[in-house]
Amino acid sequence: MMALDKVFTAEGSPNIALIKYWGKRDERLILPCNSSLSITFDRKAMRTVTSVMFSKRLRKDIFYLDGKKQDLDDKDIKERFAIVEKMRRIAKTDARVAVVSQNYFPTASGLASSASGIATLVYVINKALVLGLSTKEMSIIARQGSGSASRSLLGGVVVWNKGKRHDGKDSFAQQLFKEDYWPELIDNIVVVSTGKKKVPSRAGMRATVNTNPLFKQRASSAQSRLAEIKKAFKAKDISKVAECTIADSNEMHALMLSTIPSIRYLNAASYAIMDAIEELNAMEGKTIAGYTFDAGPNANIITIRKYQGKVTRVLSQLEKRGMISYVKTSGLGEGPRMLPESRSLIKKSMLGR
Ligand code: 2P0
Repeated sequence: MMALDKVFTAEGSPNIALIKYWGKRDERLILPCNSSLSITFDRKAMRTVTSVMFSKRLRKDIFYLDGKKQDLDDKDIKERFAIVEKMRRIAKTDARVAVVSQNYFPTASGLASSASGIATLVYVINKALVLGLSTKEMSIIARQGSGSASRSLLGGVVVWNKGKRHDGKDSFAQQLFKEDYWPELIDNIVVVSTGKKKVPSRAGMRATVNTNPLFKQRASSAQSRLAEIKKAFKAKDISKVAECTIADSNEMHALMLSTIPSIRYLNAASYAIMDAIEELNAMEGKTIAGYTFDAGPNANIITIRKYQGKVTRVLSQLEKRGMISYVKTSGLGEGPRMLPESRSLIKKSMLGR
């Protein structure tokens, strides 16, 4: 039985794609043109905490994000919030919900806040409404809120299979390696800007698919690179992992650049980071670190523990030049988990009663 008027709280974390998702074959169901691969961040580095309470006493749904009440009539928020309605239908309830979500990292700065937020929301609602959904089923629902959210339901190294079906039932994320698979692996989350991004990913992807003739090549290129990086992870070969990561990030940003009108998320600091990492690899005579950028100027630099000192040195030089505001490190993290009731973020004043 679902518990009304009881608060459920969970935490989850974002993921960073090393093989990127950029372009949909179905916009309504959020089905991608190619499979993607990501690593889930450690909760110590970045996390989202989300509380939900379903109640018949609420007049309407309430949503607070990072302390601010959100307008559920806003088109973008409404589109994503539709997954709540979907889960309510599965539970056969019309109880309204209060959702309070807090990101412990900068929102809308290309740091995958929607992935973490939506994955955590689906996870906590599954518990609150006692739906008993499998991770696969939750991944399919989260995908329809935000493609990259499908991957944040799992920890470690994760692959979101694009699937072939028109109904999307075979398009969900699966764990490739558990979070304890490669303890030496380190991701440096390099924040150069906390400003809001210019073009939302959704609109950017649509423009790329619709206007860019180069996009035709993307699916086959991403699929073969995915096969290559999977092998590299299996062999724990950091050079190969880093080379695939760099190549895929650059391919995606080249596609963005050549979209009409051109989409450019990288800035001077991003290019300075690319230069510095490439210089480091050249000095070492092999690839010891790889960079990747999402829909924003912030970088993720992956390496392994024995090279971390060198990466840190390079990044602190950039910090001294004012190119970087801060760096956080993360290993492979776990998927979402429940928190005790005492961790509730819902305050009486938010419920408007
Ligand atoms: C990714 N990104 O694979 C890629 C790389 C950004 C660059 O997925 O339209 O918020 O909600 O499915 O998942 C960001 O886009 O887009 C994203 P929708 P989403 O992580």
